[in-house]
Amino acid sequence: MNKTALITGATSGIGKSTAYLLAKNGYNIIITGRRSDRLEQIQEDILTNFTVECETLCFDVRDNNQVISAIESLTNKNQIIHVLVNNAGLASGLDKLQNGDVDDWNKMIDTNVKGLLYVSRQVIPQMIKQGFGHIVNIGSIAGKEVYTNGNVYCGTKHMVDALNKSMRRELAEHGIKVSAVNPGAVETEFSLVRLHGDSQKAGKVYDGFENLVAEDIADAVFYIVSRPEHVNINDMIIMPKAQPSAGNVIRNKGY
Ligand code: NDP
Ligand code: 8X3
Repeated sequence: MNKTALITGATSGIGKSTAYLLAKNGYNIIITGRRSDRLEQIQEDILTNFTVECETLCFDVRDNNQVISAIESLTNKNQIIHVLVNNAGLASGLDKLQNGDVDDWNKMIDTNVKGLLYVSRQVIPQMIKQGFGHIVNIGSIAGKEVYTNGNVYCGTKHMVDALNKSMRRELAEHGIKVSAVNPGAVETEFSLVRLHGDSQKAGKVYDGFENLVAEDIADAVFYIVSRPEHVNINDMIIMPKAQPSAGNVIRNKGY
């Protein structure tokens, strides 16, 4: 029987690549996000290219009622979730705290922290009932260190780091594994979203060095979920060679 993976934020970037890689490796996939057109297109592509099932759930992780209905639609069908990838997230704005936009802060806190909590709150009881499951939280180097102008985004990812550790402690006795992947700079739609759609500025973020790509992180997620059952990878930090620490990129060296 194929295992099933639910990936939040699979319409783009890391979530999308993870969906494709897990499908390629025989997982049935449940992809989520707010952009239904993208979900449908990815679903069609996965169903065409891989012999797995692929379901879509279109919802906003910030809205707990939407999260409850979406996950209930699965439990009502006795859908078992083997793997939950808590990936949906974003940065919004890149300002010093004193210049910060409160709407940006709320967006990040509501998505990266509350959204992850809402989805986990609905999926975990089902995993406990099953007696197995694996949660992979996508954190960030911004959850391990901080950088100038990262303030609230870094705060939300530090919270993801804390939740990752809490979940692991609380869920081990139920046979559930909990892991995190914490990437440095990955070129996705992340910077476009952070810089409010300014594609010129967003492109410059990745100038002069070889950034990570979404496939690098998907590869790590697959590595984590494909270990033998008795092995858990607690935590991974993955950086570009040219980014030795958060907010510190070495440019124009040819790597
Ligand atoms: P993208 O912007 O490419 O993808 C973000 C995904 O999250 C999209 O599928 C988006 O779907 C989804 N999403 C955002 N907000 C919501 C919401 N309110 N409800 C549901 N889904 C939502 O960025 P990445 O792939 O780079 O980001 C994925 C994760 O990786 C994030 O948690 C990010 O913080 C983390 N990360 C990224 C790094 C990077 O450098 N790129 C580095 C470290 C961590 P839709 O818009 O359709 O809802
Ligand atoms: C994003 C990582 O280094 O681009 O989570 O800020 S970084």
